[in-house]
Amino acid sequence: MGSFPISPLALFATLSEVIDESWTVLDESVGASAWLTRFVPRTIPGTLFKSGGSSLGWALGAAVGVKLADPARQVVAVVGDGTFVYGCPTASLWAADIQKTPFLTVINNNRQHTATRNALRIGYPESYAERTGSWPGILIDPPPDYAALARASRAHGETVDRIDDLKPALERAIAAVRGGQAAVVDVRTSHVAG
Ligand SMILES: Cc1ncc(C[n+]2csc(CCOP(=O)(O)OP(=O)(O)O)c2C)c(N)n1
Repeated sequence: MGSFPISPLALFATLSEVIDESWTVLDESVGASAWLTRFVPRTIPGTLFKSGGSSLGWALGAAVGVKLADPARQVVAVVGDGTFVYGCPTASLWAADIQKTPFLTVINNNRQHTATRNALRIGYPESYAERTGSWPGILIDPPPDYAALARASRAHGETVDRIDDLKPALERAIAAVRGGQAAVVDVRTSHVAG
């Protein structure tokens, strides 16, 4: 459990320890969604939302919207690394700052677009990418520094790559959110087989 990379199951189990049932979860975690539902169960109606459409990039803007509609709620957007980028984080985090709608973002950063990789593998099992192990635009490794991007947008930002560091980082991020600042915790997790 102490080693890199963190499993997404451990990520979600730890997240469930630091948020209570009153938190609203916005799930855009794509391939990890089933685990999120299992390990971060919601018991109160209206505290779990997913996008009804297939177009990625919903969660960060939706988090601003939930906070505008109900400022008393605590909101966490759980996203993949691809989803985070599709969510226009500079715009969303800037809006959170300007509109005073702080929310927590947790990135399940498996450093790849797993869904796209799986689709390519199924459709083209003998593809050049499969044969050579070169997955341009699909493997995002090493990734950009998303925590630095968050800080550039006046949000709290942290990168976590060891499970022992995860809970304290989430607690610091939640403290930032409670203090009025959006927060992003970029958690480096394992690739999921596919
Ligand atoms: C706007 C938009 N562009 C592209 C896609 C196609 N697409 C579906 S899943 C996905 C990758 C998501 O990657 P990530 O968020 O890292 O999650 P993972 O698949 O690794 O769980 C892409 C590019 C989409 N659904 N919407």
